[in-house]
Amino acid sequence: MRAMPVPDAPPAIRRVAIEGGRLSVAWAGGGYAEFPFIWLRDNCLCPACRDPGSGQRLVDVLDLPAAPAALDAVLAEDAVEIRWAPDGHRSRYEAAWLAAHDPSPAARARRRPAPRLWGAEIAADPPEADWPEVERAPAAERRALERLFDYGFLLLRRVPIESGMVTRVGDRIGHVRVTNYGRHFDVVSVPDPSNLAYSALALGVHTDNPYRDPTPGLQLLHCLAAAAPGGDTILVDGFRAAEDLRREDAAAFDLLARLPLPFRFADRAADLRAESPVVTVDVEGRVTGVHFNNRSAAPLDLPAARIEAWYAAYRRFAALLRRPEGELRLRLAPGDLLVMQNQRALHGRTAFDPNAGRRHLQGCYVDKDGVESRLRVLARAAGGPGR
Ligand code: NM2
Ligand code: OGA
Ligand code: ZN
Ligand code: ZN
Repeated sequence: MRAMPVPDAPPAIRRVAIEGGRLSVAWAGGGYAEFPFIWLRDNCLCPACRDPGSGQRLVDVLDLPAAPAALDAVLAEDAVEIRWAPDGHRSRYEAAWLAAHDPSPAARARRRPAPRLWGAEIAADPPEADWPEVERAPAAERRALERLFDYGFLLLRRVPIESGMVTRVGDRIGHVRVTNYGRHFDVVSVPDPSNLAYSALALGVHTDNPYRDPTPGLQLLHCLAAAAPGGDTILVDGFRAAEDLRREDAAAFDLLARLPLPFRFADRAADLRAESPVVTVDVEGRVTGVHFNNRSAAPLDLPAARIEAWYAAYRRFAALLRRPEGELRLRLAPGDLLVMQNQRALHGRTAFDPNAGRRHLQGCYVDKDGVESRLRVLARAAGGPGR
């Protein structure tokens, strides 16, 4: 997700104390943090505990004292120095590092990425970037990737209208994932298609490949031709729809978040199956993703007693995804390349007439972790937070 917000001045420490097996820190700017000893000892950054070159941990958790105790903790400039019992080991923790890992609820809440939820109202100002500039200037690339993770999609303009550019872009911002559809795939209308994407039919908004595990994190679609009437793009913020569902019908949200829906894609060469809740949440209940693809939903595999309630919840969510105020409608022109966070920005298209003009998109999948990593590296190079 988005790089951590960086405070302007590194937080200073007013006072430290040892209290109840924890290091207690009073921040100069107000507020307290408590760091348990076992956590501090395990995260000692000294060259005996961490390989100075790689920064990787050298010490096994079982070789630490089960209940380390601090002999003393002193404030030394911008750092806290601790001497440990029983072995006399010494650790030093920078104030900025402690602040970046402050386990208090308020600090943890500040570190959470806050996605910018959107709907039709962003039509006049969607997140976009100029590809030649992104390619040339790291600051422009960083801004573009930040917007991608804030909104869950990004419209790249002026990408050369050439076959294979979609994977060039994919490999530039991350790593292209090869699938049964190839390194890239051509979205064109063909007779007797193996996937309705390769027809001229309208496609309701969906996330791609929920029948694959892991589901691709990002999808890229590059427009090479858009001469056919129709074929307009529809984008919907799945995170916003999920939050709307939680607010409007918490029980329905809960069913979709807890019960798995099987998905399947089969053609002559493949039989892919995976299951996932329609809405995935993390341990704190925050929405982490949406898996929604009507074409590829397989028969729900639940006890009969749960099926009706699940369908009621599913229909409720499907209706939220169709609300006009949630739909961003746009028309891709040749040279436009849409990057989507696949488990967040649902996409669809209107039907088109392949006999009245050519329509050709080229697509590929990219793992999300590599792009997030690239964004952090760009932020680090620009003086942002490191490891
Ligand atoms: N294509 C375009 O996930 C899906 O089945 C959507 C994917 C065939 C790679 C279409
Ligand atoms: C797809 C898809 C959208 C389009 O290929 O997965 O959703 O505009 N295509 O053709
Ligand atoms: Zn150490
Ligand atoms: Zn799709």
